[in-house]
Amino acid sequence: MKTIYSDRHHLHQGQLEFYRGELVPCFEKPERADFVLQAVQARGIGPVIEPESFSLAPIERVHAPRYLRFLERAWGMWAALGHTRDALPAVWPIRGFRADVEPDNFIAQLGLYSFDSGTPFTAGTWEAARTGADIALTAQKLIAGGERAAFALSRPPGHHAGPDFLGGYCFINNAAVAAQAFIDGGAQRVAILDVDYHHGNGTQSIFYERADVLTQSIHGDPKTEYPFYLGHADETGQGAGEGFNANYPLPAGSSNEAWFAALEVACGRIRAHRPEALVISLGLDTFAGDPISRFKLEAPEYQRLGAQLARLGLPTLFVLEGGYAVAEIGDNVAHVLGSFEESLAG
Ligand code: 6XA
Ligand code: ZN
Repeated sequence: MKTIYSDRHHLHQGQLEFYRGELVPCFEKPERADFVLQAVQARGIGPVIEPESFSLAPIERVHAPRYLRFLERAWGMWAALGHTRDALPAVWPIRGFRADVEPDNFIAQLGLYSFDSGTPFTAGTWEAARTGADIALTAQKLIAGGERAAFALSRPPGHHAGPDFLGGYCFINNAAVAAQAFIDGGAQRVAILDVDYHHGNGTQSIFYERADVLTQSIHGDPKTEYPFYLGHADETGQGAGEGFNANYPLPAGSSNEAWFAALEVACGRIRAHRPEALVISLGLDTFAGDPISRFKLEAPEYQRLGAQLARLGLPTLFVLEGGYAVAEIGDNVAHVLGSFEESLAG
């Protein structure tokens, strides 16, 4: 399969984030994608190509225009105030406050469009995130054109970004943009499966009232794991979308057997949905050595995951999400994609 990649992800390089109440160096760093690129090339997964450029229109299909306009202008506003270091949100309109009126104050605007203080906004964030969406859209176009699979190798990640909010290191929801592009290209049904350690709250929110895009997420139980306030098993969709969202929260420290049991159920639901394309939010923070997560997957499990996804027999778009064991993230991606490809060939 082709990997779509641009070195413009280096433009997004946060310095510090709040992590569980403490200011620490960012976990989500450029080296992550560099290691993944190296591993994909070393493993011979397939050609690496540059993304095409798309307009904002396909991104506006899943994100509010006023939110995108804010992201586009944010660094300019912050810099005009004399700042040179990253902006971190510090105040939020929670229950009872008004979110319909956009304040003039920059930090108030940033808080309006975010849900945590762990997601620094930097000078190059917009351009990097925008390129990430181009990468996802290029992968989608390849698959719509008949390719069996493609890998969107982008950062920052996307699955926490909702219709009009950023958070969890995410700004534009690349998986959602790609899924929507399949629909807009004529697909009746699409499935998204999120295998990142963290619940894909943004993806869930974007499609929560829709029956055409099945969203599923296997993740650490939000009672103890980020993003804490969403991702429970009783969130099954709403209105027309009732029955088209499924969450598989597992306690931190869960066994690999428990994880694969959830995957089996999720795969059954994908088959039942009969999608024309599958989007995988591929987070590698399920790895036993991940510094901020507590599942136990390792090389054999990533190979098993790749093989199991191949058996679904669907056009499949992989998009990179989390994973912070930087030295191992490349090999872990290569295990999934390599075994996916071998299973197709076998
Ligand atoms: C708290 C941890 C954010 C986790 C981001 C992630 N700032 N999401 O990996 O998938
Ligand atoms: Zn994650």
